[in-house]
Amino acid sequence: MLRAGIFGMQQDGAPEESEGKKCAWKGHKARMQMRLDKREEYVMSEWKQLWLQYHPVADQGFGAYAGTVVLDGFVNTPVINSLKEEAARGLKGMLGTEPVFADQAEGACIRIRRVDAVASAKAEEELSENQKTESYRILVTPEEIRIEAAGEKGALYGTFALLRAIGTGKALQEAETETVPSNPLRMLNHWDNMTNDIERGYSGDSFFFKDGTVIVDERTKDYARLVSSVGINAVVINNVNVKGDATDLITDRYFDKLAAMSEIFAAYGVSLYLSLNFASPIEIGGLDNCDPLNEEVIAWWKGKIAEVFGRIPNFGGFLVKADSEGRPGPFTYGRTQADGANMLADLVKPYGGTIIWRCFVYNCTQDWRDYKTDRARSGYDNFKAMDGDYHDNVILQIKNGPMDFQIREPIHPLMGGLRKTNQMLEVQIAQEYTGHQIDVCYLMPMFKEVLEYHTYCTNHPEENDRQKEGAGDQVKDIVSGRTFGNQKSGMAGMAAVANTGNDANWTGNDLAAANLYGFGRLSFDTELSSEEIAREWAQLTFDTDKEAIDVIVRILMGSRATYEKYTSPLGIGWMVTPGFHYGCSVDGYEYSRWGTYHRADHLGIGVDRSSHGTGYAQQYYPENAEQYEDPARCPENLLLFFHHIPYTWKLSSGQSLIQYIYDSHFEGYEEAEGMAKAFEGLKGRIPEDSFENISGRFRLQLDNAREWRDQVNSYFYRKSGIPDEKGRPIY
Ligand code: GCW
Repeated sequence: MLRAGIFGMQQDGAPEESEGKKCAWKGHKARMQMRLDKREEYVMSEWKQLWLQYHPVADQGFGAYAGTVVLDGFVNTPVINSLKEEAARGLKGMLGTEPVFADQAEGACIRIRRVDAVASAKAEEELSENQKTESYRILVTPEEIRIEAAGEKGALYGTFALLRAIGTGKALQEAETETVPSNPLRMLNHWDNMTNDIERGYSGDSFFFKDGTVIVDERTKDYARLVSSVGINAVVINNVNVKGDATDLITDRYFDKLAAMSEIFAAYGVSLYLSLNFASPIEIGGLDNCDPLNEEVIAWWKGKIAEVFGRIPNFGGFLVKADSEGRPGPFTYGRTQADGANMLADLVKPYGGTIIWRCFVYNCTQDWRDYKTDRARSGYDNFKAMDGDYHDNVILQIKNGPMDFQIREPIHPLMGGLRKTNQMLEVQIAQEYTGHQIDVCYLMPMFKEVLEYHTYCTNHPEENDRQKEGAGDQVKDIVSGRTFGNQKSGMAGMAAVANTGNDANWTGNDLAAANLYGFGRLSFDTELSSEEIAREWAQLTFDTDKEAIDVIVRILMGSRATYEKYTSPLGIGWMVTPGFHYGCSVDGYEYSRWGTYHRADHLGIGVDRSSHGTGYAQQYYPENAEQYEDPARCPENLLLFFHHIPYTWKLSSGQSLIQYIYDSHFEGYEEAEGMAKAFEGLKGRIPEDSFENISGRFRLQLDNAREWRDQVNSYFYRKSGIPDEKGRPIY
């Protein structure tokens, strides 16, 4: 019996399967069964410490200071205790020293010192309270390594930063830094169900829930350590599709366990949030409606929210998926999204709570014959008009693209399109469409593209919008709250759909932990490069030589481009096995209700989203819209997202479109082979269990890449009748 979690079907479930699909599916199941067997071994063993294993390193001079840790201005709170425990663990593991904690030191020491502020007074004017107390400075003098912070979380993050510097072999002076978190909120969204499985989870079952109970154990603490070590400060533990027992998470049935979990999180600076079922008044309140403007409903929520904040310490608020993919919401009662969000926001406000409201609202019952309706338009169409109508403790959470976490999408036009509403970014490190943590796909290069994208919003001020003087127009400026002034209130940041599960290695493929590590580090410091994050992660994870680290970094850095080559082309996603989203099915979604079409015919492929087509391109500010509007100026890697292009179209490389399809799929497979071969060279240079885990997945990835190459190439050869110039095997 295969575990539902692995074959978790999207709400739509796979459409009736043809014979061909059935045999592809059977083959796939066999491969996945092998993986499941592998997993049993994993789940039985102790879980790994990942980048916190603190393996021994050559001392670059830190040892001389590590004998004594002085707490100067900090008292023994839960967070400071976590700091002390982590410092002791790290210094012992890496340098073999067992630090004494004291109020003063004779000789050299590590001094954790409370200061009034780390950032300049001017910078502090724009920072949230959180960011001020989460900032840290590290100074190195002959007498001491000084970690300075204005708050205990800054001291904790500074300690993790010092341990990272030691673990990555930095020289003493290189440990010096002054770091202010780029984002107020740095959040993980876990789509964990209380039925043990994880929606879009590829790393085992939930470690938060088991058979309808909440798990609080040693792994809860190691989870808090791991996420805190990379600066995550908020976590939603349950699936946004709130169903079954999960609706009860806001009832007395779970408060004690959630309070215990929240305290463990708080000791690492992490706030607990819950995904909320908008229909709770009906499902557990005994009311016959959940209309956000109905007095009875409001009264019920008022009482319920008082209970939740009263019973769960350090509780941050709620994440809400409403009116989306069959979930209940305000639209049911003719109300607006703002009516729903604001009702809840007003009720959590007295407790300092936040409502994070997702913009993933679209028509998921589309007629594939309809060339005008466009799923990509829906976020903007549903939320732009209400800009400024949301209360100040509501944050709209917006996916990086208008569709759904594909390997490449344009940036969501609500980013910067909203000018008077708190907004934050949602990305996915769960590899739902990017390889299920079987195929390696390091996503920080994609997230850097998203964060650095120019929206040109600052060129187009509107009536009483909240644009700050001299603000930046890039996504990183917007989601941090710097552009539209919501940074100070802390109502801004980044969230990632998590890729974890109860596998011993937490992320299915050992290499996928680079995405968990990377999201934390990048959301804390959006100026970090993908490569330095990858290298840091590899050095802390693998106790091995520099060449081996270089191989791992090269594999990670090339993996997104490789995966895109064999699963796209040029902004076309969705050619995945329906519902499951792993493995190739070029027409799987082409006649479905999900609005995810490629519109390939015998002459060309792509969706016309210009003003002559669905008009989606016009949702951007003119500087971007006019590029997307014109196939000759459209960024080529999104050409087929915005236009229906003939196979004979000449790309800037000189290749025809059809030749590019063939070349990119042959290259994609060859690059995947190259990664797997390069990795084989690491045998004996990284721990055996890790080597086995990763090379086993490379074998599956090569199967997958080969299927994609041959199915996509054969599909488009049969459609277009145009042969491959290089005469390679196409079927
Ligand atoms: O990515 C899609 C997934 C659904 C998910 C939904 C969402 C949690 O296929 O599994 O539901 O989007 O983001 O809400």
